[in-house]
Amino acid sequence: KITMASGTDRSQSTATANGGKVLPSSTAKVALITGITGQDGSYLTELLLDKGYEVHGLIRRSSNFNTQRINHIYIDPHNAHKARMKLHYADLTDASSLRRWIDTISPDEIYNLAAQSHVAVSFEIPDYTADVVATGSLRLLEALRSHITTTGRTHVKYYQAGSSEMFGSTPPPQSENTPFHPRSPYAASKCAAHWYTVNYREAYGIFACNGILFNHESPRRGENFVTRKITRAVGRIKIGLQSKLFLGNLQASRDWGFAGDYVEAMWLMLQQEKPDNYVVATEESHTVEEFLEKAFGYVGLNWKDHVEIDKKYFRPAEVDNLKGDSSKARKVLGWKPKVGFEQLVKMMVDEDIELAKREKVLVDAGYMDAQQQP
Ligand code: NDP
Ligand code: GDR
Repeated sequence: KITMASGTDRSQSTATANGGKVLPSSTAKVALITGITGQDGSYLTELLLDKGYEVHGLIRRSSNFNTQRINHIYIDPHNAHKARMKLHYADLTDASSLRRWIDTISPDEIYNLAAQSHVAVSFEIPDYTADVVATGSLRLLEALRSHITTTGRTHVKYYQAGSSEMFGSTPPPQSENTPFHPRSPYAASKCAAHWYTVNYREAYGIFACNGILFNHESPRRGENFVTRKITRAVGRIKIGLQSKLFLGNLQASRDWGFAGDYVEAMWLMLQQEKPDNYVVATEESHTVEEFLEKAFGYVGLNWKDHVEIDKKYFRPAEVDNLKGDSSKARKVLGWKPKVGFEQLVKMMVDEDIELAKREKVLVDAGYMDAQQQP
């Protein structure tokens, strides 16, 4: 039983409200999202709510609230009975919680977005990364298989958040037919999750799709991924809160798209007649240095005046060059990206300038240290 500590607790005690069942409010489709508090989880939730879904998200316990990215769509169930987004405590390392919530919620679609998703950090905590990313996906698939066996709900669909990191050192362009050569514990774990998903599709006939998504960014991107680290610094440097930015390898090339576009591809995969694997990419690649040039240049700054290289940001093994071939997704799903590289950089810088302005107010009023990044 999940108990509600206060009105600000984002989990819901819906499991207890109906004799252990969460009853869908209507005939709306029901989606279950792991990783709902992450960048993609927040955009996917908005997309599904717009389409009339009831959305259930699994959140993990944290000593600080971790729901900042979805607070704007959260409705406190004490005040509104019509809340269509519901949050529940679970963890990909806890098989029983996954099985219980699938049985309780009876979702039509499951999106597995949860992960320790930082490549560099996966070298520091490889065991945990594998537990969440690889075995966590297996736990979720097994919970689903078990749910289908006992309930006969064979129509439930599953999405696995695969990554271009799985291609690793295999040269571009990378498509669904390109061999994987992972270069980090994170990437190797994503390869395992990819093959678990294929296996559950082939062995048990589960409608399970692998999205192989290339890098996608947004103003909601975690602050220690390189794009957001750069745009946060641009905002703070422009407003006078910071002067230096420390980075690692500037020559790596990435195929960067907008997260809002990419969650649409996830949904489209689950609306097809047959489950399959799809590469999702812009088909354009840029180096970190090009991103720096665009982002600093946009606000009239020269990145060379501010960037310093710090060896600690180099990885034990690097992925040099990613550029996707997403022709299958474009043809079969009718998907294509709406936001291009330049527009993405500007969107992120614009938002981070506004954020830095708000920080400046707090600094000037003495509520925050200029060096302190919240
Ligand atoms: P984020 O890092 O922003 O979000 C990850 C989510 O997973 C968060 O909600 C996090 O919770 C949750 N999570 C982490 N560990 C656990 C756990 N043990 N149990 C339950 N939940 C957990 O990632 P993105 O939104 O950027 O990416 C979504 C998915 O897509 C990830 O699987 C990522 O690996 C994959 N991917 C991402 C790409 C990208 O460019 N963004 C490209 C290709 C694949 P909390 O908020 O509490 O930390
Ligand atoms: P990536 O994203 O590893 O591609 O994984 P990240 O933004 O972390 O790195 C991209 C490239 O930039 C280089 N780099 C730095 N990276 C970080 N984080 N910090 C730095 O200071 C820095 N300096 C240079 C990196 O070496 C790398 O080459 C992301 C994640 O979202 C994964 O979960 C996802 O699967 C892949 O994208 C596709």
